[in-house]
Amino acid sequence: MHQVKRTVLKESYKELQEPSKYKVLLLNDDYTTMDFVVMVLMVVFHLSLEEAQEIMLNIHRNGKGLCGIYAFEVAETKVAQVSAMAEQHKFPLKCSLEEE
Ligand code: TYC
Repeated sequence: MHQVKRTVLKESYKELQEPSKYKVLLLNDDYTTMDFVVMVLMVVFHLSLEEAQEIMLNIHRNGKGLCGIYAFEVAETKVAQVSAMAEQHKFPLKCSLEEE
């Protein structure tokens, strides 16, 4: 009986918590063109040309950079979209996910 109560309480508490958010990061490399990275940032992350250029340069200079913060499923979809576009164009561009 106590075990059941404990489980029910734990479940209700879990539902009260905000869902975790995930950072989507792009990694620098020496082969992907700057124009391609800017295009990906505009298409996948809905950034303006100026925002995309600024983020691309930040990644180019610092090795990696934040593209956006999303719920898990959205973040996972963005990573898959970037990876598919990079593969199609034969660029080694890597995108990763990190819990906030
Ligand atoms: N370093 C690349 C170049 O000089 C540009 C680049 C920027 C590549 C960001 C990947 O995530 C990246 N062509």
